Amino acid sequence: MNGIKKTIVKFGAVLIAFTLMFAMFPVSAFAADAEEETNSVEIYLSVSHDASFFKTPEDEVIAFKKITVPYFDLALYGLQQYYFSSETYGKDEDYEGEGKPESDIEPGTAEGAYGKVTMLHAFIYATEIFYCGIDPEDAGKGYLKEQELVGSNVFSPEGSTGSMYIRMFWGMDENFNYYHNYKYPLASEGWGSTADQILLHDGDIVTLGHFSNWSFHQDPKSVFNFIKAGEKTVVAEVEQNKTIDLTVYLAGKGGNYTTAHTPRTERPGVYYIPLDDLDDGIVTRWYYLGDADENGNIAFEAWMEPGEYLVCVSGQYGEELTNAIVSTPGGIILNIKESAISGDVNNDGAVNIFDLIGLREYLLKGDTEINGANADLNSDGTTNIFDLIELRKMLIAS
Ligand SMILES: [Ca+2]
Ligand SMILES: [Ca+2]
Repeated sequence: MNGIKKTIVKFGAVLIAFTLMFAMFPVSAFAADAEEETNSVEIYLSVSHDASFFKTPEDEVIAFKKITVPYFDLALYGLQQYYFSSETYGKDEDYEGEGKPESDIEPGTAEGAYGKVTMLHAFIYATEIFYCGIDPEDAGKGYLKEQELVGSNVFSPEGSTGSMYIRMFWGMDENFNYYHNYKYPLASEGWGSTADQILLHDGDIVTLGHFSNWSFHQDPKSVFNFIKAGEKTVVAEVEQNKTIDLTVYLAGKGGNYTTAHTPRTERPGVYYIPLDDLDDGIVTRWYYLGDADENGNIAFEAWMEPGEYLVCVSGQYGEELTNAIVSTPGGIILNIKESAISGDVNNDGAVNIFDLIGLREYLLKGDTEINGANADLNSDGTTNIFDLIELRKMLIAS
């Protein structure tokens, strides 16, 4: 370090900056990572029972659980009749069998379903890793079948392709709903789709809410609560000590099986917990943030330490079923970032020539630790030569 300092004193910061900058140009800062084709999908999963997030026998609280669901063959579970076939289908008008009507969908094939990760895969995988507590590496390989748990009260799918019915899930009966990205899943207008025919995509959220009261779905205030920050509904970011505006919403019934998103106007209490400390599914036992206002809004300055938090409301009582919980706990992940000091690449609280050197080293060799937010001087979400140019300008001007 002494050698570097002496050099700077000798030649002056501006000259050095200029030289370093041009030395940079032959180096490509835009090399994209080679993308690998992987048959897995990263999603978020919440499971609840009445007002609380579900806590498994393995003490996992299933609130915004980020999981990477791999593709696997449903034949490992004896569930070939639920191979993926199509996201779009309708009611079988000619169905004359007993019981519930079926869907007019051709059963899928092993080849056609290959590589496609559905919500059914997510339910099976989550059951194995969260409810049964097996290692994620061993999940998706037939464990539930081997343990004779398919068809038990742990997980029992019934019915036909596109009209799959889950009789029991994690010890709970069939009195539940599941939504995909806070929407009632539809195969076509007026006809709901089921988990076996719902394809998942990175960043999706799957929510499953079980209720004790069998009329929950008839209440106008059912069924899934969630929180929006701007347009974000799953993960929002805010700089520490900056104001964040949140709105509590209900995802519930529109007409003809559509979903309506309406702000909660009953001033529900809003609570938060560091994601790392999540050990209680009862939201009202978390830290109290405040009540949403009559429009469902709550704003606060993110004073908490940088990190990931859950900000949620508890499940709520119904409008007609005033003594029954008819909506799920729900909220958003709030990622609180360290407040940025633009240009303080080495994160020592000051902006000077050492930040320029640090940024140059980082761009050339990549082995220097930098504060990414501070180093993104032009605020375009990446750190590259243009940020070095900005930093140089900043130092000259100062
Ligand atoms: Ca610095
Ligand atoms: Ca940048």
